[in-house]
Amino acid sequence: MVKGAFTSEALADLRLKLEAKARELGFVSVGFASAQDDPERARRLHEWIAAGHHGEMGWMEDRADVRQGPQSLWPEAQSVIALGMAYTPGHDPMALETAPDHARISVYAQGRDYHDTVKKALKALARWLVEQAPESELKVFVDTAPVMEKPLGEAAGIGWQGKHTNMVSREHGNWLFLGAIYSTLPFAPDAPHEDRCGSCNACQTACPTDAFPAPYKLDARRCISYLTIEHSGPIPEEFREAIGNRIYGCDDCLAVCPWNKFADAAARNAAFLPRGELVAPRLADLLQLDDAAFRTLFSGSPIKRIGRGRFVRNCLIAAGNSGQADLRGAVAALTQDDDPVVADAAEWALPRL
Ligand code: B12
Ligand code: SF4
Ligand code: SF4
Repeated sequence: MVKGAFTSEALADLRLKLEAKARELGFVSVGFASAQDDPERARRLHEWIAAGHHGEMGWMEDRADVRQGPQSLWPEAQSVIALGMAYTPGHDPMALETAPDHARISVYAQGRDYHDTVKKALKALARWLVEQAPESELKVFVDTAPVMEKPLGEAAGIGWQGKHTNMVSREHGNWLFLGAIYSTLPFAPDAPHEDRCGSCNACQTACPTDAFPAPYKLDARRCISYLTIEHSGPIPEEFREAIGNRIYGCDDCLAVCPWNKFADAAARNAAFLPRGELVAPRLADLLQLDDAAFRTLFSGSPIKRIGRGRFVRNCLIAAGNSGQADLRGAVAALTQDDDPVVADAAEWALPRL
């Protein structure tokens, strides 16, 4: 802990200035929590992993002992600064539900890669904080580090973890990317946000693959987001029809949340404005992508992370569900693809067209 350098009044003043700076850098939500580990949060993480709900995400299991709480990762941390950046859509995320010749890309992936945008803003905020308190230390995180961003956001009062397990904010619904800064400065914590789900169950019934074994619990192995992004081999047959035309991620449980009615697309960071060609891409075009064309189309997009093979695999599942006979030629060609996962998906899709 940084002792003596700051009086409580000076820390309170710094907190206010930090909030203002974070907003200037594009964050719409800012909150503070203690960095002490919470045993209940840790217990739930280990329970989730023990149940196998993380599927193939071995990195969740490998670093669970440090993911479980801030001080398990970094014992010197005193505070967590939880931050949210809005990506609120200006259009209905479910609009392409009944357009089988088109592919649905989840809202979060239609603009620039949030890892880059949020990380850049976090680093700028971190530099500013170190200038204000040179004797303090900090670490910044977005998504990929062993940090439980949602429960920390709830502890810091920026929203609550809804029954779909995502963070919901009263002002921005569930359309927030999260980031966190761990600091050695002992900032006063905010009060945790109370759960505002009440008797609502909309996200639980909206899920096409029945991925919630219970409210607040997700079995990632059944989630279309996991199946289309994280899962590397052939997609298990039992989920292929339910995937419909979702080729990258899924928004169904998010889109139905009633708290989104307070979210305003004007709060969205400009980096997350959808790229025109990713709002309603045609399956016929996507099935033609070779490696070079894939890289060019998805430069700067989070989609580039999954590589051409997994992406075309997803498009083939959507093609098989489309009933569009004019896709037969493209699908038949892909049965000969060098990537066996692509060829397997093409073999599945072809007789359905
Ligand atoms: C692994 C991961 C996934 C996995 C697993 C998702 C999951 N729910 O865990 C998969 C690939 C499926 C996934 C999908 C998505 N993800 Co993701 N993902 C992550 C990641 C890297 C880790 C999440 C994690 O720790 N999971 C482990 C489980 C155990 O944690 P948990 O969900 O928080 O579990 C808690 C609850 O279950 C709770 N709990 C358990 N029982 C009970 C009972 C009660 C009563 C209560 C109150 C709570 C409770 O306690 C557990 C631990 O405290 C985070 C980034 C990060 N580092 O945090 C992004 C993150 C969660 N993902 C994000 C997004 C945007 C998505 C998608 C919306 C993308 C999309 N459109 O396709 C979907 C949403 C799917 C869904 N319904 O969750 C955002 C969410 C932002 C937000 N507002 O919440 C994050 C925070 C990334 C970011 N930096 O912005 N993701
Ligand atoms: S993202 Fe889609 S598949 Fe995953 S839990 Fe939500 S509704 Fe179900
Ligand atoms: S849809 Fe309803 S139950 Fe699900 S997170 Fe939103 S308010 Fe909670």
